Amino acid sequence: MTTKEKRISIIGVPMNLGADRLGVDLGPVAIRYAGVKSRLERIGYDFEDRGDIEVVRPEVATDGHSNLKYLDEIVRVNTALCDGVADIVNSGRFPLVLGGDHSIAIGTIAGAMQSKENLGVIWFDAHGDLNTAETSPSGNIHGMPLAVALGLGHERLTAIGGVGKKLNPKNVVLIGSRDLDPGERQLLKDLGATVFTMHEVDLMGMPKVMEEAIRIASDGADGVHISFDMDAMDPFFATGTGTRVAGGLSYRESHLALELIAQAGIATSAEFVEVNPLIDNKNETAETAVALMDSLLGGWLK
Ligand code: HAR
Ligand code: MN
Ligand code: MN
Ligand code: MN
Repeated sequence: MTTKEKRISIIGVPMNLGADRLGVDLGPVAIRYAGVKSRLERIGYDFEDRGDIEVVRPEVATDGHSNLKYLDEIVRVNTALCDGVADIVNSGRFPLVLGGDHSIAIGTIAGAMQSKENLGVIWFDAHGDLNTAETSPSGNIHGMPLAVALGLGHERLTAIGGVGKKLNPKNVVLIGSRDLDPGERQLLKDLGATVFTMHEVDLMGMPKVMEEAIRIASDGADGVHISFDMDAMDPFFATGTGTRVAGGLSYRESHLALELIAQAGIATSAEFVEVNPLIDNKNETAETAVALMDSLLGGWLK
């Protein structure tokens, strides 16, 4: 099931424990309010909303692990999300996950991998999300999901979806990076994953970046997951996100990237994360996320 076939299911994950910040838990409701259902129906999708995964509030969640804040609850939610995503794929539908902080990529990718031999990933983000408890400057698990998907990090996180179900770094591509921690830079070198930082986006232009990204992510893969952190965009275009970094993707660069993925027909699952309506301007960032979903799902292809 790729975006060329038109049946889609959304699942919301009102998670903020990975960011240790209120407001990003309201991302799924903000995206629904921004009209995801009508937008995707308008471009011809058979749309199903599977509701939200329940997440315990931080005020009552347990948090007993040094430099892995809220580990217990994040493991529980991502295990449920993994099952939810795998179930959507098994029913022949395209899973679209609404965040929530980026720690939910642990469950989304684990779920998407259940039916794949070799899943590629294109990761749009200002950050690397490649920390482990040992390298994280914050202890926030939303800075760790790509490492976990590659099999690195706390064993309770890497066990989600099965220890053998891990990404091959040769099919992992990061785009928009501009705030990488020292441990993340080292890891990227050691792993050999492909990174198009903002420097490469500026130099090469988005068409060339995407030509290479699509080739690398899908080479020998039987599916490609698209993980879009709204902070990949320049804060001018995405105000409502918790860890803004200047100098990001423009509105048109972001759309073009997703349009080229749609044209290539490679995407088999997707998530849009880190929408925080509490620090936004009239829900504009959720509206932008919905417009980006339309591009990824081929609304412009006629
Ligand atoms: N790299 C920093 C950390 O690990 C910041 C992570 C920031 N947050 C995100 N992830 N939104 O993409 O804490
Ligand atoms: Mn515990
Ligand atoms: Mn992220
Ligand atoms: Mn980020």
